[in-house]
Amino acid sequence: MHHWLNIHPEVKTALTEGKALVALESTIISHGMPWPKNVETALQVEQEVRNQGAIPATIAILDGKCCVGLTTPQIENLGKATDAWKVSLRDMPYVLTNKLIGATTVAATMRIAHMAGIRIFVTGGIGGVHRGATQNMDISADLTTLGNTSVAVVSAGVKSILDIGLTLEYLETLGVPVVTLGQDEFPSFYSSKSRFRSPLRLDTTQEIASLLQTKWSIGLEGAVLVANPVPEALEVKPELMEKHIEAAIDAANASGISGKDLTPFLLKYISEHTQGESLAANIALIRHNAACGARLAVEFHQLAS
Ligand code: PSU
Ligand code: MN
Repeated sequence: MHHWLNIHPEVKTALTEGKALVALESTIISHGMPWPKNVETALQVEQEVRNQGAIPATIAILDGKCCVGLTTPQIENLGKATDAWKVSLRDMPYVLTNKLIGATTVAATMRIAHMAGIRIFVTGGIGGVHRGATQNMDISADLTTLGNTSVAVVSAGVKSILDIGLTLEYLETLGVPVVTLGQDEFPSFYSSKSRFRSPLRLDTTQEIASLLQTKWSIGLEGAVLVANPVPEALEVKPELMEKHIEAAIDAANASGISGKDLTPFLLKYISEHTQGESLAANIALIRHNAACGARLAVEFHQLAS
């Protein structure tokens, strides 16, 4: 398996010296935000991780290898590339074999992080069960991967472009603990509210670190989904978002967008139609998640060592 990994020297040293590490995805860079904000944000997120005393490892597939830890020029190339693949699990063998440029989704990033021995991963929002899934069967491979890959995922909850209720049901079926930090309600990315009660609540990252250790030490495979609610000052009004989400879904249906193109289409549409308000919140949120995930990594690490 290690034949397929290309681990950045700093990450390799951190792994051998037993330092806390945080994995970061790259689809958010290539398909989640426009250039140059995408590159700026990816670098700021890495800095947030360092500020808390952990080492960042942004993950992508380049030159036929699963790269764990990217250089700044590699992040810049990924942010500018117009031919980067959005790589979920099913795309990994093709993109590796053909040495294509691959930006990894939550699912693919989790698998690569796990191959490298990294247990904490930070993102903005995960994929889930799409609205209308009872008809279109559009359920992200992020969910099945959460069910079988032992990496903790820190996000700001689930964006309401998805069916949040069905996503929580699916995570229950897969046996994934869903823990919200510091409140009873599950957050929905731009909003700290979703009208769904969080299955679990813990008030400190230290308690979450203990939960991770317990889950994995009793032999339960799979993720823990940590929901880190957006701070009030950064919230975008749900009424405003809902209007744009419905318009985005209508536009996707009208132009026949489906499958892997759907999530990037919806994210782009919403960002463009909120005059960048959602993009600014998106950036602040991911940075907030990075700080939270890095603290969790440091605490999990102390428990494990
Ligand atoms: N949801 C977001 N922001 C994102 C994504 C999802 O709020 O950037 C990206 C992530 O990379 C996630 C992927 O893993 O989209 C899910 O795509 P799909 O729904 O096609 O599985
Ligand atoms: Mn899908």
